[in-house]
Amino acid sequence: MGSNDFASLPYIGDSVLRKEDERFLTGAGQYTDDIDLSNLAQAVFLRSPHAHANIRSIDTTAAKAAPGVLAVFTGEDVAADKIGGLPCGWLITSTNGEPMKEPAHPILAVGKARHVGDQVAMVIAKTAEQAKNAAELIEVDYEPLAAVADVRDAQKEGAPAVHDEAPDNHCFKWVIGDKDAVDAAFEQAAHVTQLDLINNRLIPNAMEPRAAIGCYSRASDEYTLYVANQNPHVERLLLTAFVMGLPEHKVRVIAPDVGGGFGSKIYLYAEDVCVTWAAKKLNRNIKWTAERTESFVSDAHGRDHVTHAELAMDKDGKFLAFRVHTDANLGAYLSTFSSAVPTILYATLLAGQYTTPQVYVEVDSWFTNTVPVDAYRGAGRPEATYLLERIVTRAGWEMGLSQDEIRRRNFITEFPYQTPVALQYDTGDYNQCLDKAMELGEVAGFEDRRKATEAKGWLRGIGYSSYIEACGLAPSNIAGALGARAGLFECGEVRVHPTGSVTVFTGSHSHGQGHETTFAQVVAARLGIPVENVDIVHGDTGRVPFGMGTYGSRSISVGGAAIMRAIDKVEAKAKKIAAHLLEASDADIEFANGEFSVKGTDKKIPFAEIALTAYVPHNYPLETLEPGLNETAFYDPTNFTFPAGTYICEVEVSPLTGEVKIDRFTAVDDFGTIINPMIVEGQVHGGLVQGIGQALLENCVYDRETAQLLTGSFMDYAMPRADDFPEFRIGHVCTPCTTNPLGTKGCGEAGAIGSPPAVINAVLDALAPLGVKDLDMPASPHRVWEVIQNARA
Ligand code: MCN
Repeated sequence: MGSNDFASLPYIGDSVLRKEDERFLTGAGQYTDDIDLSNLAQAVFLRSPHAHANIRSIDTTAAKAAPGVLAVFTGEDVAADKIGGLPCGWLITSTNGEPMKEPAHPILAVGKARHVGDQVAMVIAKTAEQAKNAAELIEVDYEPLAAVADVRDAQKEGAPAVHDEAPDNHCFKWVIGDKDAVDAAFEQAAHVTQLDLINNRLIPNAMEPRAAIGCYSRASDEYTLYVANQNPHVERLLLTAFVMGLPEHKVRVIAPDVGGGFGSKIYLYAEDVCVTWAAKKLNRNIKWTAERTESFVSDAHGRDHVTHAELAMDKDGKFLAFRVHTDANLGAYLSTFSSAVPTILYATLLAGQYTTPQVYVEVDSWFTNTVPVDAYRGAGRPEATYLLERIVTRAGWEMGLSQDEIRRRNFITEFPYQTPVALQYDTGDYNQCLDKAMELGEVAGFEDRRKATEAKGWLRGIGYSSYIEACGLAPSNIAGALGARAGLFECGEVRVHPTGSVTVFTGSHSHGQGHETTFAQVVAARLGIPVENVDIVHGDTGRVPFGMGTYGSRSISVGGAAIMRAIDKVEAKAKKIAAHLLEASDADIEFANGEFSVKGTDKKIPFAEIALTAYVPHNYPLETLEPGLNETAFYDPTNFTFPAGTYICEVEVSPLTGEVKIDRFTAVDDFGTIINPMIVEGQVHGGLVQGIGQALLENCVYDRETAQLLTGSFMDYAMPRADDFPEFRIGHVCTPCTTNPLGTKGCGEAGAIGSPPAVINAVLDALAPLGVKDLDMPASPHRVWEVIQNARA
């Protein structure tokens, strides 16, 4: 079935209400912390208050004697049991010939603490209160060391070394593009636009903090780990093969309802290993639930790039070449996927929507005494878009071209399109997205609105961002060619029950995206059965055959495609059963609207009857067909999907206080075929809020001297709230993806990717009359006021 045929099926494009919402809205959700187990003990982690310190000794005597305490463990206890460190650098290798530095990441610190929040000891007690009180009795003799937090400081001569294995703090270099060709193009340029910028570090704040419960059964010698996680099978693989040295079948990982992840829950964290290991040691179920302030110093952070870029153009503003150098802050340890973020997911996107013939990107990554940095909604692609759309906008200003004109002159218009940085875009219509965004955003009336704003003593600006992202992670062939150590397929099992209802087991994981509804729509559409007759199971290695989980807006395009492939197998077998029952040949059987019919006749049989026949084989060709109707398929995409769009933001800025108000925000996206418009709109809203949050409010700040986290709570880390936003104007363009059977492109990260440059470009546009030329995120009132004062001075 082609993607166009698929798009015309019932349920596809319908805003079916979310099946999962009744349980969420009535408090019936089962999050990890809700799991009610007997024989339960609570774990609490003692964390380093120092950014960098030798641990001379740890005295746990008083803590062990405290009321309710069952055990206190340190790094030495863990090492004595041969529990390894966390896996690092799973996804990329250096491209300069030198191996990537992969220093150990112990699950409890041994000898040294390398960031504020590094876990130093685990206390297990009957209650969390008792464990907390006991943790305060642990005496750690620290020898504080000089520390480094900023990626620019980490590379200075004589900077404190975070790891002995990387004395200059350098972890890896990654390069893509043809340097000589780029240099030659710059020689020919009529104009070069330059930009230095910082992509600010963010702290993910999922509504549900991380949590884990380790369980062990002496009867079966099996472990169960309940964990707030986005990819249980990968968690199990890393836990067993890389850390604990256990056979995989001895561990079951269950990620039940998960209250948001945004990338921060795709890794195996130290706490997950600790509670699993301790469960066997104490023969108890061991629970840990993070407190909010603890999450600030223990969940992987996002972004944190410092970049210099240059864009070469001819006299008409046509892009000739783009040259980029980025320093990426990795934090204190190499987190599992962190090496893929500033490389495969960043550098390869720097052609954007443009025909720039040559692009050359160099990325250097560095260790610092900060929380490890890894994927956070968009992961690499927001950083690429922010850079590209800031410099394209500046180029337009410098060339005297309007923001839409500089883009139109350079848009790719023919597909498929091979970029100079590895990716091949299959479909898109960038002009249509731009036109539609300008229309929806009523750009024609902007100058009138600007005058009205100026009349009240404020300034108004408009900013554009035309983003593209690579979603549907990750085709094994392409990922492998780019240096990744593993590609990322997906698995789906379609179990048709005798009554014709269906349970689907998917390796994707839903932690807010509504898969129980949209995946059910896909199955119901494809099999011609009511959506109520389809249940989706995910998040349990004991029930789902295998899975690579959810990130990189991959679920519908890769997980959904695996399910489609399993349904193809179901259909093929069902046709054989139908052919037998209808006394026709297999080739003459057609399947549509939930019925099998014989071509050119009125002989037909409904899907449910086939299902019953498969399980109650009284009239069944048992010699040629097995009973049952249950198929599994694995799907490895041949390409990424390439959602793209244009966002336009209008802001009002107070020249007196630096306050920025978003007056209107228009987002036009191309997600290919849309399964559920309501859910997609929700995804766009959520992404926009995160992206605009980065642009205006959110900022993770470390003290540059001491590497202490200065924004360690919601008192100092500003999360966006509903009243920070206007009603969003949302529009869609549809060019179906050609490399998956649904025609879908991912939508889960677009808002966070496209919005930050639109906001900052708008603020800069507003401030242009005051002579302000540059501004880093977040555009907080203080920072905007400061750039205004600097420009005036
Ligand atoms: N969808 C659709 N039509 C399309 C594309 C998607 O109807 N053309 C639907 C899908 O079926 C799914 C939802 O939209 O129900 C998102 O799909 P997709 O784009 O495939 O993204 P994933 O399901 O893989 O979700 C991951 C993505 C990422 S990477 C982050 S980060 C993120 C996000 O989704 N984290 C989220 N959205 C989130 N939403 C919530 N509530 N919580 C998070 O942690």
